Amino acid sequence: MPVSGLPPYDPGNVFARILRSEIPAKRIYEDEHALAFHDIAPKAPVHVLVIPKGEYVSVADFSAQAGAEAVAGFWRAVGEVARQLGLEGPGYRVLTNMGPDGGQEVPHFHVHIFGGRALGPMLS
Ligand code: IU
Repeated sequence: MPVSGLPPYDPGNVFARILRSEIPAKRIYEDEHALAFHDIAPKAPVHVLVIPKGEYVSVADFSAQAGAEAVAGFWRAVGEVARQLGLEGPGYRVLTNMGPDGGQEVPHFHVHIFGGRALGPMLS
């Protein structure tokens, strides 16, 4: 059960289906811990999503319930994806939405990587 108070993990959510290759995605990176693919509706010149392979509803659940190896592996993947996209020099933004007030739409923990232009203030 999620520690976050969100509904239980739904194995039919769209990112679970992408992980199982039931629906397509523009995949750019995969390892034992994580999968990265281009967001279907990009909000920056570079807009990529990174998801863990484990079943976690939100960042709260991932942080509380994933093992140390899975947490480290996931965040290493985030850094590696940004590096491979050429974002390390100019910089980029990593963001996760959690729950209704956070605007989370897909109930499988994911982080957004935004880049490719100067992004300006955080909540503009
Ligand atoms: P959020 O953090 O849960 O609000 O973000 C979900 C993102 O998933 C959002 O940016 C969508 O454009 C994106 N997305 C996607 O890439 N592919 C899909 O099939 C669906 C949503 I549904």
